[in-house]
Amino acid sequence: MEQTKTIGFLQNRKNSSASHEAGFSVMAFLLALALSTTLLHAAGFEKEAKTRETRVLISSEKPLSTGSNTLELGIVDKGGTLTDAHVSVKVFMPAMPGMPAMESTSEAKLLKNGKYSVEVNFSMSGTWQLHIFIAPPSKKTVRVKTSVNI
Ligand SMILES: [Cu+2]
Repeated sequence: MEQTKTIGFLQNRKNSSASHEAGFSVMAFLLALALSTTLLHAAGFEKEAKTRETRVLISSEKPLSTGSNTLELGIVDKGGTLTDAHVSVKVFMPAMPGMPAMESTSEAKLLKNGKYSVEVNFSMSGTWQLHIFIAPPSKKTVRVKTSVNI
């Protein structure tokens, strides 16, 4: 009986050291992943916004900050990557105590890589709502909504 207990104890030790090693390699894996992600796209900001049929990958080289920001938009719908749409972005913040509502709309332009570029202005820190209006030729305009914290 006493011996069984001892063996049980040893087995427990073995198990716990095995899981410790597993924990280690998970850490190493996550570190490698973080590193390769940084090297591959060094984006300062990335967020995906979508409706049922349209997906927009929003990114920025620099982290978003108050003032003017350049966003890149990659837009995909059922038909694939959209490169012939009229795209505009409205950023707004509802009125807050002692502060009026803020809103501005910017037109996006198509880049050579098939993404769209748009300059938006966040005039203060806080949560900003983004409405991305996507109007493909002779199709209904789609609105994709998201928000960012500045
Ligand atoms: Cu405000």
